Amino acid sequence: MNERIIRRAAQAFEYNQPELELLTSGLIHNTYKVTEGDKAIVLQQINTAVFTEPQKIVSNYKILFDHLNKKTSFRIPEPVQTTTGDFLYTDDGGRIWRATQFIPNSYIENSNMPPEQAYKAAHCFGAFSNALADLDTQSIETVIPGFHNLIWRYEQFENALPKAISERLARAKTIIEGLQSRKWLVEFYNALKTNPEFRLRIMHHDCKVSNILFDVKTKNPICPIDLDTVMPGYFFSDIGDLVRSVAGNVSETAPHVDSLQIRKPYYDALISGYLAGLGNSFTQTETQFIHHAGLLMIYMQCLRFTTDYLSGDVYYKVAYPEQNFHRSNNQFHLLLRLEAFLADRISEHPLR
Ligand code: GN1
Ligand code: MG
Repeated sequence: MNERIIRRAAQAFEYNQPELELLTSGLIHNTYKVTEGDKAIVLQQINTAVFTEPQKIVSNYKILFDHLNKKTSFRIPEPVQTTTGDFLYTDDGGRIWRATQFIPNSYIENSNMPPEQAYKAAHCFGAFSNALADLDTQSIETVIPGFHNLIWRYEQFENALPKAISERLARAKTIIEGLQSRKWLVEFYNALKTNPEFRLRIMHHDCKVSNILFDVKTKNPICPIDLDTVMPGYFFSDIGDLVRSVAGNVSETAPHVDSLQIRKPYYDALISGYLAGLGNSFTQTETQFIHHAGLLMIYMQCLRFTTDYLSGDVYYKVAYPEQNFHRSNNQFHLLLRLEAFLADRISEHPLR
């Protein structure tokens, strides 16, 4: 993006002569670190094709910020106001921006961290779910309707097939058939939605390990970040995304998957860390089905990447033409490996 546009947005948050740094890890927003003297913020241009009601992002954030600061040891980054006292800034081109304080001496782990760090990350997200267990699900607005609704994600995938770019349809054939033959996961989701043992809860909905800030000195988590998708959902979303982003030995961005495998010490650390962080907040049934979480989330992510590939890359940012195919293929192989890894733990279950 044009630097002048970013500088104008920074100015709206009272950073007049800042240094700018592009932060590249997210697939949705444009994110910058903005520094001036000894103060810094994270400035984001909100992707309004994905978040069509940005006002909901900032009003939810305020509720979460107040709730977490009052009741827990989490110190999530404080939202920053514009010079006119708003939490959103709209520029001349209609782009919408918001900012939060940059937390100093923090860093982000990658999937090559040791298993002890995976345990801490999962514990942090578990404690986050626990901290939100007493927040009324009605108090947080649904920012993206149907976000982790697997029935809807499957429908989007099916609807993309007849309209797909034909070379892409051919290239993704194995993946498409693999997704179709695993429709039991959609049925599992459908069944859990109507079973009172699975509660509607406020979940983070983007628990990639890169969405936790760690402390440079102690190597302990400071807080989860990227709270835009915190909204009502079900038990599988957060631990499922952790499994998705940590249990494999290569990251979701890796185009080559021949050596992909599930790392047992990491998988076990994630499950035990998450359950420890949760305390008693899951029902017995939710805990019993914990190993389904990774399968559901990887399957859903594979549906989403495949749908976007077939539709011509309309949702996820791509750096090169076949990137969504590589993402989809990566998730598909991760799913195959996790199925094999879990074969003896999930072969029989009443919801299937
Ligand atoms: C997107 O926030 P970001 O860009 O890291 C996506 C998630 C996906 C993820 C895959 C709003 O996350 O649902 O799991 O990419 N967020 C949205 O890496 O669609
Ligand atoms: Mg996100």
